[in-house]
Amino acid sequence: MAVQASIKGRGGDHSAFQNDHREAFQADVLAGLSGKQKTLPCKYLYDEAGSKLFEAICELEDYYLTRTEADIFHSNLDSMAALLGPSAVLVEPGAGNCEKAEPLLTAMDTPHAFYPLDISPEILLNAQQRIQARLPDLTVTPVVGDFTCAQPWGEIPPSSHRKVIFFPGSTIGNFSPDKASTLLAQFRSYLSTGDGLLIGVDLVKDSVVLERAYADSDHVTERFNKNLLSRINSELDGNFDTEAFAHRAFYHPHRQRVEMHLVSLCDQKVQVAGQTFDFEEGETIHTENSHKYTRAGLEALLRESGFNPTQFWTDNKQHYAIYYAETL
Ligand code: AVI
Repeated sequence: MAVQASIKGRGGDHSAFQNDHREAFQADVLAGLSGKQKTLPCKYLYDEAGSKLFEAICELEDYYLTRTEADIFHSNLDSMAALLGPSAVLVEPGAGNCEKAEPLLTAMDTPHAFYPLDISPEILLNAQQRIQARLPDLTVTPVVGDFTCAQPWGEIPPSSHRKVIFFPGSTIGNFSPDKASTLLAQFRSYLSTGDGLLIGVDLVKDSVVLERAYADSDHVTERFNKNLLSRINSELDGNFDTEAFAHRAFYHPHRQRVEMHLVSLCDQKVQVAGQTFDFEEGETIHTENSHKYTRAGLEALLRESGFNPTQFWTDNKQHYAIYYAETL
């Protein structure tokens, strides 16, 4: 089959998409900096520079998540593919370059179709061409859009084939438990009885290991966190002095999450999009939560969202888990 360079969703009207995106970015930043505890939504960490820094984080010795998940996939690919069954449709929200889906699709028994969902059309088109060159009989249809909204899901045509949502990378950890439940229930609503979810999740562990992963000795996570301030400077006419903020990441055992903050190193005023924000020395901007799960906690989350966890795989240190769950 010839390589098909088609794309669904918001890819066609890219400038309108970018305008909407800029307006939402400005509104979210101004609202986030106006609260008592200043916050910035973590989804804005991923502009082009931020996505490259995140790729660098994934290569770090201290950031065990990516490596551990890859090892679990590598050791169990055949049993995962067997569970997914023949002629399945794979849907990957937040697929990026689809590097995790590619070996899975290759191991699967004649997968029927693959729908990677992402906000970046360029990355999706590259991935589509690479995967279709390797698996010429598979139909790969990229869908551009934000997977937390209804729009990209509406682009996926109904199918009589079994559908499996593939959600690796512990992305679920960046949602609060309530929002994670809502998101999984939203995934459930796009599936039918007997369809499935293959999801990767970081597990609760020693706080030293967790904190090293988010405050790495190479300071890449610090650059990733501070890049958000640089992005605000360039896109929203801000004047953050990135040297006047420090990166801080710590594990909160009761909330079972690693919190990432930017700490103001002095009293200062910062302008963004014509508005002035006061910072006291030591005051923080909360930029990300990365929730960690126990097996029992994750299984409860899956059940309350309409899934029955039927299989799980982990590493020998039990640092990370991949679950397969069927729709209830
Ligand atoms: C994308 N997400 C799962 C990463 C995490 O571990 O929460 C984002 C990240 N933030 C700092 N380092 C990595």
